[in-house]
Amino acid sequence: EEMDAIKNLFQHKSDQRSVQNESFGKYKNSNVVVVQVEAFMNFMIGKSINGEEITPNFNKLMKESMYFSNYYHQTGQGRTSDADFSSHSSLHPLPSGSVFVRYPEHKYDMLPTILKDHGYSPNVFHAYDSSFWNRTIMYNHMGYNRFFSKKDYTLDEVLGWSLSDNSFFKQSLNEMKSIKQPFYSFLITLSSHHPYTIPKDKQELDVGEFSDTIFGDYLQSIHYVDDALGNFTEQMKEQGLWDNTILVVYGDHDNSIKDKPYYEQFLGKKLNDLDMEQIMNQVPLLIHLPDGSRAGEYSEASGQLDMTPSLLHLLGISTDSYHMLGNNLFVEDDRFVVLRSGAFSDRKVFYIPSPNGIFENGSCYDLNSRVTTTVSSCRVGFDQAKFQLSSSDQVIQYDLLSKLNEK
Ligand code: GP9
Repeated sequence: EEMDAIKNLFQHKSDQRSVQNESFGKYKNSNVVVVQVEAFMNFMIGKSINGEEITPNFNKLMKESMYFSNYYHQTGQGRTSDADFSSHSSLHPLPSGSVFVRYPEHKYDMLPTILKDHGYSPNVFHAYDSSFWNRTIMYNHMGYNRFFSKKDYTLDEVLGWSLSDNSFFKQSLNEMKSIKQPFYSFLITLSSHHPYTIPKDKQELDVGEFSDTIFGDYLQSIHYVDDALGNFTEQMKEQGLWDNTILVVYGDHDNSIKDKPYYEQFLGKKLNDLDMEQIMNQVPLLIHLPDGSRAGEYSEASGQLDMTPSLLHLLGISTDSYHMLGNNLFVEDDRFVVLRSGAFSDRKVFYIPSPNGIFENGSCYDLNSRVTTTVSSCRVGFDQAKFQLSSSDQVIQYDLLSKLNEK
């Protein structure tokens, strides 16, 4: 019975996604480059400090891209590895630990494997120790042809934990020259990792009142990554990749800086619990299509589980036979986005769970008025979110996808 209920959930999600509209297959056989940016949050996108934009290159790119302004990271304790897992499998990460470490060899329907089955060359690039987050084993299982890790890069400019993002992007693109097209390239940046201290000569932003604070250092490091991103897109153009590649850029998770006064000072307004919850859980998602079409802001709720089904839609690969819980961002629908904490959002409400998990002790916010409404307005969503999370957990823990396939 439990297996049937889980099967029905996957079927329901698949039915919701499978509208074959004019964008289905529109970019068939395009290269796909996905950049997962370390601690890249949404609250500072488009914002300036002392008259200077924090992310000028991202802002410029936004003008010719689809920008999802209510995109949630859905990570748990597995942080960067969870963002990677959810974005590629369209399943939730676990309530404790990292799937990469705990269950790397179980069966999942993963984007790199699916694309490989459709003639793509999938490769992953991250200039850090290959064993971190158990990546060597997990990436092998995800179907990548090769994992370019720290040992494959020349450490010509070290910044923070490892190679600078500028050099990382440059060397990764050089490697891509010899990869057979169409390719899927997944790049994970690192320079904006906690505690966000970058060398004085790389600090180009005047963070004013935030000088000598971790929040100021964070803005500074994001400004640096943005510069690297700008150089990366220029190099993509020089290498002739711009017009035949879908470029996706998203943030992996929050910056672990939870002190509300920083955000109130930066944004110049008082923030309530809903504001803070959204600030800490939203990361930007940008999709640049090869012809630059569909540019604009998309404010419907969405999240990391939605990336794989949406990319497959653009490439004309149906998700009907895959087990995925995410939405299709290219289908108009009332999207339901569940966070690992049990928080969820749709078009109308945002539910913040209480630490004891009791439904009535949580807060249900009306997204129009942005104040709490009667908690019963969130009852249906709460039950759905709980079932979705526990189904995903069971699939991962008991390797249910191999069993569902056998059946
Ligand atoms: C290191 C990088 C950091 O390889 O992925 O991961 P995080 O500490 O942010 O989870």
